[in-house]
Order: sequence, then C-alpha cells, then structure tokens
Amino acid sequence: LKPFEIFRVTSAGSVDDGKSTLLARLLLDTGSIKTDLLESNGKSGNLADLLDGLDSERNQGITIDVAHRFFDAGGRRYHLTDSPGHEQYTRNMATACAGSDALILVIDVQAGMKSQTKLHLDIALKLGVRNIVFAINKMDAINYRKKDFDRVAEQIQEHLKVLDSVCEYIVPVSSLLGENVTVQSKKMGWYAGKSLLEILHSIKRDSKSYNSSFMKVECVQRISSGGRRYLGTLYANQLRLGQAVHVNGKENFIKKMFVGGEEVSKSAGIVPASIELEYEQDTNVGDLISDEPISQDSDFETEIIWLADSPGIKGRSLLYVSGSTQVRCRMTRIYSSLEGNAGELASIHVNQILRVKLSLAKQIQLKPFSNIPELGRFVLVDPATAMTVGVGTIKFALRRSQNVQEHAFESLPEQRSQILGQRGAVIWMTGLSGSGKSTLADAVSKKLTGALIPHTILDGDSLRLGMNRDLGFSIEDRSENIRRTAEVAKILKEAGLVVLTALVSPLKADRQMAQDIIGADDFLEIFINTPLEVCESRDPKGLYSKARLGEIPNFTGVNSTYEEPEAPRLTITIEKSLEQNAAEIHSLIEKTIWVGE
Ligand code: ADX
Repeated sequence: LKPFEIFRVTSAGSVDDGKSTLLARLLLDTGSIKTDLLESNGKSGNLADLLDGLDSERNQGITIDVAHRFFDAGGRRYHLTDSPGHEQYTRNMATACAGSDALILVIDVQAGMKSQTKLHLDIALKLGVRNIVFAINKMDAINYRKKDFDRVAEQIQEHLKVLDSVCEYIVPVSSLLGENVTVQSKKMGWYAGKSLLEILHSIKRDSKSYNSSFMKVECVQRISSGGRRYLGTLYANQLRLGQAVHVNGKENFIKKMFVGGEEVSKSAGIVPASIELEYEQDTNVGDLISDEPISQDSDFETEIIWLADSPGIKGRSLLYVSGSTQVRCRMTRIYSSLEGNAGELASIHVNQILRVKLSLAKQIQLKPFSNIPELGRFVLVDPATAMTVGVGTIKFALRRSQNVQEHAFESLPEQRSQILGQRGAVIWMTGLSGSGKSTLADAVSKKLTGALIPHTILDGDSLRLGMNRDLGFSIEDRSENIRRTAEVAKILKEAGLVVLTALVSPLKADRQMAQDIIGADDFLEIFINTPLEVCESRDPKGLYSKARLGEIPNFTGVNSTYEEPEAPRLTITIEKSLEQNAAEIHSLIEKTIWVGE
C-alpha cells in the first residue's frame, strides 16, 4: 500500500471574496462531506454556511482562527488550512502559510485585488510558498465575461512584477455553482486551462531544488532491540543506506531507513521517513540529519512581517519557533528598510515588513532560506500571550561567533562572588513615579551597610543623567533603559553584589526581559504598590501637576500605562512604615544571598 502524500494548502483572500464557499465546494465536489450533512445544511443554498456549520465556527459572518480540512483526491491527501480573511487575522494566515506547499488566493472578480489580498500575497512570497494559485471567484455574477477576468489577471501580474515574481496559475471560478472548481467548466469556453483541483494535482512537491538531503527530527523513538529511531519528513536529493551524514556536528552513517513504514535502501523526494543511525549519539527533536555539514548559529539577519497590533520592541523577549525548534530570542537591530545600509528603528509595527537582526538564546542549525525554505521559515511568538506576533525567513546567518567570540574564562562568576561570601542578587523595584522606590532603596541600603552586606543602587533618575542620558520616555526608549540597566545589574550581581534597582519599569514585557537577562533565580521583583492618588499628592518633583497640564507626554499613570506585576516576590504598601518595609526587603535579601549555607 502506497502511503498518501500529504499536500498542504493554505487559503487566503479578503473577506467577502468567497473563500469559504470555494473551500466548501472543493470538499463537496470531491465527496468529502457526508450526504446527511448536505441534506440538513445544504438546502439553504449558502455553501459557506455549510462549511461553518461543520465546525460551528460562525462568527459575525467571518471565520476566526485556523480551520483544518482534509480531502483525498488524485492519490493525495489534501490538508487545507483555512485562515480568515478579516484584517486582524492576517497572522493566522501567515502562520498557516509557513508550512504550506501551495496557497489558494481567492479574489472576487468584481472587486479585483484589494490591499489585503496584496498583503497576503506578499506574506506568502516572503515565506517562500512556491506555488500560488489565484482563484478569480464569482464569475457567475458577471456572466462569465472574459474581459473582467482579464482585467483582474492583469492586476495580479502587475503586482507580481513589482515583487519580481510571475504566476502561472490564475483560474476563473464560480464556487457557488462549482464551475472550474474540480472539473473544467463548459461555461467559459474562452478559458483553455485546468480547473482549480486539476491545477493542484499538477503541482509537484519536487525535490529537484534540494541539492542536499536532510531530515529534521520531529520525534525520537526508542526501539525494543535497543537504540533509537528518528522520525520526520525527509527531504532527499538521494539518500542511501550506509551513506555518511552529519548530526550535530558529528559524522554518522545511515543504518536503516523506513519510508511509510517500509524498509528501504534508498530514498528521494519529500517523504515521511524514519532513520536509524550507525552510532548512538545525542540527538534531539529539532536536530538535523544531513548529508552535508550544517552551520550552527545564534545570530542572523532576517526579514520579518510584524503581525501583532502592539509594536515589536527591540530587545524584548520573543520565542523563535520553527517546526519543533523553540528558542528564546530578541531583536537586536531593526532596520528602517529591506535594503543595505538602512537607518535603524527601535520598534516594528503591524503589517510592516522589515529587516531585523535576531539573536537566539542558543545556537540552532541554520541554512539560509534561499537554499532550503523548510529550514528558513519561522514564526515569532510572544511568550507572555503565546500569540504569533511575526513571521519571517532567514536571510543569512551572521556568524557572529566568528567575529565576536566569548572568551572561555576559567575563573567563574560563582568563584569571584565567593570572595564576598554571598550570592549576588537583583532586587528589582517597580512602581509609579513618586511611589517611593528611591527612598526605599536608600533605607534598605542603610540597613545592608549596617549588616556589612556588599551592595549597590541603580536608580532610574541617576542613570538617566549618565549612561542612559540619550533616552526619553517612549515605549522604545524605556525598554532600552531597562535593558541596559538589567545588563549592568547582571554584571554587578555576578561580582557578588546585591543590586537594588529603582526604575518605574511600567510594562510587564520589559520586566520579563530584565528577568531573562539577569536570570530568574537572581531576579526578585518587588512591587511598590503606592496608589496613584498618593504619588500624585506627594508629587516631589512637581511632575504630576505638569503632566496633568499636558506639559509632559507619556507620563506613567497619567497618560501612559503602568502594568502591575502579577506575582511579585514582595508587595510594599503604604500601610506599613518605611522602616517596616525596608526591614522586610532586608530580610528577603538575607534569605536569598545566604541560601544553602
Ligand atoms: S522607566 O519607565 O524607564 O523605568 P525611569 O525609572 O528610568 O523610568 O525614570 C522615571 C523617572 O523619570 C520618574 O521618577 C520621573 O522623575 C522622571 N520622568 C520624567 N518624565 C517621565 C515620564 N514621562 N514618565 C515617567 N517618569 C518620568
């Protein structure tokens, strides 16, 4: 029995262009929807209703999130990912696109290319989707006129020309009446091409463009006879038993190979496969088995599309997800355009496509996108919300490791801090301006001095007069202010000091970044929970009254957000005296730095 080839298709298009109807038609005419469902739902004549009804996904006329549909035709199993056409859901489409063999872009013949259609097209091309099929829909509504179809086809080619691309697949359809969907229509004699489904059948998942063979390990299986078997999709130019392969920088050999459950002696093309290696070695999910050495990098340049409504800020923590690989990362540079020596920005906004430098927390195996799209595509996820915020493709690895290389120091921070007889730690105080952070830091410092505990203070206002004097109070500048302070705090902590920081640090994402830089074990978040009214009545620097008069833009608590910590190590309130509060922090510090002694 030959295994089914799984062919992944994503559908996209602007809302109202009839995408749901087209997909329902595809399922219907390939016999993939059961007839009893047809009888109860099909009568309404609204095919899209039928599809939505299948998953009870109806939501104000638009589908939300990604829906998966399957149909078998022409010896293949089609996996259709339907992403919604509504503007704010572009990211679902992008996420789906990242793993697709082809994209069906639905366009209403009467409406032509809308700005959203263009955006979806750009995203697909950026993600290296090699096959894009344009379905010019609602041909029935215009009496199947060739002239109207030609006009839209021209628009498409013009837009593609700008992007340096061409398209062979443009098909006029009526999804409502099933014309040109699975079989050629008799109503459009002027169209000599294939139906939509025939076009999909004709697209080969060819492996010719792979000049190498590789498999990304998706699953590791222990086998009863001992040893392990590695499962994943094999992209093979030609792979034979006994052939030398590289795994995690080491040479190994193919001992056994299975394709679709059957043992084989060689393999080519794109197939689900499992492999046994000659020598046992440490191999994990996400690793590559390749017939040529693959570089390991943690820094690379890439073009990304930002998809979240809130901007992406340089330096903040993100999650890099590519297949089974998941690594923490941050954007270290954001360029103002896709070209060479462009200026730099501090943030990237929704639907912007920009070149950025990504820095990953650990090295991963990389190949530039131009060689192997499957290894170059990734999505960026906000670790706080688990939402996809961006997608991209690796342009080229920076190989920073060759230029700037960390020296392998023999002396370790732990040893150096032992001189002081304590473990270093960062006490990160957050709260509104005037909440009493600096005053508290001062009081704690006096106590620590009395107890002969080596420590130091990093105070927002003081730092802004020195190291951070180039920074203002935009979200981007605050983020950079916090990043630099966290980096310095980390160095001081590693020298064994207790570091008291006093920064407003109003946003969770930035405090998370500070924690990631410093390390969760040594980062103690303390929320100075003084109510806004109290801070405002204190107004030690007269800033609140100025802010209320509109003289200070982005003033925290007045016209800029403060996000309270969710689970601080300690919350300080005005119910207790300064002395009591300082004593509490002091005791938390002592517990932390002498732990385990
Ligand atoms: S943070 O947001 O980047 O962490 P930081 O703690 O360094 O802020 O600086 C806050 C101090 O700057 C406040 O205590 C206040 O004295 C002063 N300041 C001036 N403008 C602003 C503003 N727009 N928002 C908050 N603080 C401001």
